[in-house]
Amino acid sequence: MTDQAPPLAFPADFLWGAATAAYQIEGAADEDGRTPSIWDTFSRTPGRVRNGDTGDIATDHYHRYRDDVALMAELGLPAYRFSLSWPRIRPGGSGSANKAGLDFYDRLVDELLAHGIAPVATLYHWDLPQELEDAGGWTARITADRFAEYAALAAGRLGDRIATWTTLNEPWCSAFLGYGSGVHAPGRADPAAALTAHHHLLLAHGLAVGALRAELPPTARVSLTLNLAAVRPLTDDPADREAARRIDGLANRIFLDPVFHGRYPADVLADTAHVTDWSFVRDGDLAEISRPLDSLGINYYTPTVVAADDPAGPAPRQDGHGGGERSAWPADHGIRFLPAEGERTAMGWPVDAEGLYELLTRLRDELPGLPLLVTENGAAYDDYSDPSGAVHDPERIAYLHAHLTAVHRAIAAGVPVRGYFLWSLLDNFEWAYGYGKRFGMVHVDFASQRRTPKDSARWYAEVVRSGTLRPPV
Ligand code: IFM
Repeated sequence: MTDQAPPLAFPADFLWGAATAAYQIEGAADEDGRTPSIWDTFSRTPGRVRNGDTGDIATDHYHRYRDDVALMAELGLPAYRFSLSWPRIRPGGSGSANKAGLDFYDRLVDELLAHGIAPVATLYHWDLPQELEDAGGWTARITADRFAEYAALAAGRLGDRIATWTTLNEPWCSAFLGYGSGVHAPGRADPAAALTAHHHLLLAHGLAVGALRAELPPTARVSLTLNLAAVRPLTDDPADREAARRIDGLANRIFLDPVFHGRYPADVLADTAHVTDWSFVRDGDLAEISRPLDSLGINYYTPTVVAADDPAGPAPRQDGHGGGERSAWPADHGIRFLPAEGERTAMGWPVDAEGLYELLTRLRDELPGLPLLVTENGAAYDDYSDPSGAVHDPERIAYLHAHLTAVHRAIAAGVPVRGYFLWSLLDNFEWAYGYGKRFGMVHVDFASQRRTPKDSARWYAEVVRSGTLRPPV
């Protein structure tokens, strides 16, 4: 007899996969007609990214995609979530499509399908063409129209083979880290700009849903991926609960209400009234933004714990997203962000799988029947290749086991979770942290570009193969 937990079986049709994003892995920044995105400009600006790292080469996936697909096949992955590069497909962000750029994704998709791997495409994972930023970026309404045009071009070429499309990945980061704290490209720090960008990102999403539906076969699925926050007040004190309400508004309801109910939350409008009058919202925008979706993608890493400011307490932490002089949140005066208790990853993010369960069950209650996908979940650790060439990462296996257990519990509690994508397939360019943070289940030696599956990759391959989660040995 052992006291080990019994194996947990996932539904037979559960979609297992791994995820990446174009700028984080492709490299080939100046090849075949691609023009710079805001991340090229930002990372080439001294002081913006640790160690001066850029995505110029990244994991060289643009040239090595065949080997990478073969590796995915060897690991038995049924699905692969990746993003399309806007400046590769439509250099400069407007005008005609770049045939060479589309050809790359054409070859990638065919290679995936030839190996029996379902492609799951995201249109925007943060690489806005620089020319559009020069014309105002996401603070300019026209950017939303340009995005919908790009969506139509991509779907027109690839829509016969990609069944699942996502418009935006984590628009919270694009708006609030890009235009609020400025720790992400384009590096602007202006709360009013962050809220304007937020609205135009949602408008871009809605317009793109319309453009995709017009191009894609009726069987295609269209989605949005949000990094919603599992927000917890530090204590039950009414002041801490009030802090949690405000951050829940700015992290969660500022997305869920417009996208699923066609309105902005009244309390968020009131909380941000000193920042903007929201006059950038025009008649008809919310109808566009709330076009029906086939599923919602959730990216989860760690919970968000908040408290009312205590002038005598420790210095306020801003948001766990790389610091910065300014807050990412347009209205967080008087709020402290605290780390949850317990073990941390190499990002300093507490390991807390309960937050994923909280988030999934909340969505079950608030959006009954809407299929959910965990489109990102994973952890960075200081992995290294030992003298035998192996990469042992027991902490990542423990993290994944805990979070998959939470997903299983959520399914058992009636949450329609249809799939899980591990972040990430490969170690890659971790934005403002450069190559110093390794999220991959496959180790990448950036000097030689050698790929080595970590122990977690073999462990995950067995979970996927068996559809069953067993306690790590
Ligand atoms: O690497 C990022 C990804 O691009 C978006 N979601 C969070 C990941 C880890 O920070």
